[in-house]
Amino acid sequence: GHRDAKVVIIGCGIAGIAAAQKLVKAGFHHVRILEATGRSGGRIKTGRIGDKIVEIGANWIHGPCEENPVFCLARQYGLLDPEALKPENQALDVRGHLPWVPRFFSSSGRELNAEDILPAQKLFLELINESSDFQSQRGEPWPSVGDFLRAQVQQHAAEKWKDVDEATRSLRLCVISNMLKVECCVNGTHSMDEVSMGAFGLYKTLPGLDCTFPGGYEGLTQNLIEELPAGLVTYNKPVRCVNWNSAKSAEPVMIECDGQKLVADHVIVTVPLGYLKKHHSTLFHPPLPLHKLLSVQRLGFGTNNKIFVEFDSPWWDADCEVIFFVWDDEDAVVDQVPDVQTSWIKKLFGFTVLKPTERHGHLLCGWISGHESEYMETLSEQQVTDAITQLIRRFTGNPIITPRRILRSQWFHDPWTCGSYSNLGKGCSEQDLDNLMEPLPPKGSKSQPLQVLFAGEATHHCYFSTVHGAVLTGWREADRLISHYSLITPSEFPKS
Ligand code: 6YU
Repeated sequence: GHRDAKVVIIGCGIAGIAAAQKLVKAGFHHVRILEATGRSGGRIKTGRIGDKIVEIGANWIHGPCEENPVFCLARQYGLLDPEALKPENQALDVRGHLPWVPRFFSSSGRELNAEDILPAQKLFLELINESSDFQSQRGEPWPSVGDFLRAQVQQHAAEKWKDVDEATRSLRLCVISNMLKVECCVNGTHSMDEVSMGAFGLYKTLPGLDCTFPGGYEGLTQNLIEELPAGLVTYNKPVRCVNWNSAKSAEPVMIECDGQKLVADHVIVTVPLGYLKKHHSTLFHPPLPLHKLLSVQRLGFGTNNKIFVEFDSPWWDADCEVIFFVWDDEDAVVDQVPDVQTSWIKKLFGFTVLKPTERHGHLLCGWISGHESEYMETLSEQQVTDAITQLIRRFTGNPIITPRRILRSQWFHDPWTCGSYSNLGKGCSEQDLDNLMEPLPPKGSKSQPLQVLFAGEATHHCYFSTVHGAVLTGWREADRLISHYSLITPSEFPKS
């Protein structure tokens, strides 16, 4: 029966682990995971700076509430702070925007007043919510979220801020440029000009105030792995080619690794969309059907990196949770720098403060997305440290601030990820997500069904780019196989 079906899962990130967990529980006996690297977790990756824990990849549980599988698993494994478990915490709905205590500094070296910033913040938040509520329609006037935001901001400034003095109006527009860069990080995109207006609203947030894992996000993947049968995961085993529709063998799929061939009845592919974009032509034989290939190309996969910066003592106030750096030459409402090599650092929107201090010390996390972030990855640690030091000294006007050390992520140059997470690029629609998750061979084909299945963050309808989205896609593809075997007659089962 289904116990004998050979299932190979490619990738030991959370989606692959979730798929394996569900299949094993349902009684599948021949499940294995092939992982390219020497570790499990993929983009869930906990690291250290000195003796402090930091997240190199996923940071928060976005929307911790009963419907969020990551929250439920983390609670079950006892991985959360008591604060995060409070019902009040789960009920708060902030639509994905965090109610943090901010500080603003300008490139002229002074701290800005919150009151001066407020109208810009309010306007931006309204417009972002409007973009999310925007229903896709034929012939929509805005090709991208960036185009929409820029046009609306400029109109608003001309009409509503016309009596405001020139310097204040200019400052507000510079603040909006800063907020655009924040939005680029959230969306994992180079520029909001690349994000589809019509599809922006497909992403759904869950209620609950985002929380972190005090002992590290990897506690989640570790706990799940420990529940799987020993030896189910094979590490350092990159898959080079998935040969599907092979009529020769009883098992229709043949998987090539370096110097090894494996056969299977079903393969669940969970490699990141970035990897798929780069390697699809060699990863699948025969190649992906055209409609699927076009969706792989159309969907966006961008870079968002973190730069952790540690200090001997804080230069920010005790209540401060996020620090924004506003460039006073950016009143053109921009989220891209004029020259990547000389001004990449302008893309860094600022820092989040790691709390509580007892746990993290004096640690900030800088955020930078896009091509500027990809360029940053190629610089030496010393070059990045120098750029960060100069930046902080300039914005605070304090010439002696010196970081103790830094640690950054380099997701674009990670050969098994090729970026950070997916977004809906210009011209994308829900159909592209459908195409991406559609199993091979496509519907209507006469060959054996469900040879190649697709899971992973980028294949979720409304929670793409998140850990809970990835979990749900792993479970979805496991369920697809489980219901397949519960529907077919015994004579159709693969023979052992
Ligand atoms: C979340 C968060 N978070 C920050 C940063 C990053 C991501 N995410 P995996 O890649 O994990 O696994 C694939 C495996 O396959 C891997 O192990 C490979 O080695 C392996 N592999 C590849 N090729 C192979 C081959 N050939 N053979 C064998 N194996 C191979 N998510 O919930 N909270 O705070 C963040 C963040 C810097 C990089 C994040 C966050 C995304 C998650 O990390 C990610 O989705 C999952 O871990 C992916 O799991 P997986 O199994 O699919 O792949 C309006 C609107 C807005 C839309 N977006 C808003 C949402 C905000 C997104 N937030 C992200 C923010 C941060 C800060």
